Amino acid sequence: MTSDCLFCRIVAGEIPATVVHETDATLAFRDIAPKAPVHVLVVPKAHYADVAELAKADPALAGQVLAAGAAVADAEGLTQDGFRVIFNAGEHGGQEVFHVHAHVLGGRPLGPMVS
Ligand code: D5M
Repeated sequence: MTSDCLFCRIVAGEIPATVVHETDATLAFRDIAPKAPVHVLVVPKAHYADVAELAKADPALAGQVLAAGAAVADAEGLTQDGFRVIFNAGEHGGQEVFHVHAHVLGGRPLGPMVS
């Protein structure tokens, strides 16, 4: 828990979020500014700044984040038509919150990857 981290505070229950999926190690909640009909963020409960740091420190936990994302996609009815999972990392990746999170997006055609 990092007290000045927004997503650590959501994990701790200090800031409200619409939680859609939870495991011992992960939490999934709806993005506050959705870019698609379904836009859910999946975080590890433990604090890692970005996907590179997570994958290096705890690859098994990185896999659990991906598995949770797939479970969310299934629960949200996205698996038949398809969906997208994105990790933004660092300044050029457009990352704004430095607690690693997977974006699970779907519910409409998403088109080619954005630039
Ligand atoms: O994405 C950070 C994402 O976090 C962005 O899509 C908005 C979302 N966000 C910011 N604050 C909240 C709260 N309080 N609840 C839910 N979602 C939130 P990034 O990949 O870092 O650019």
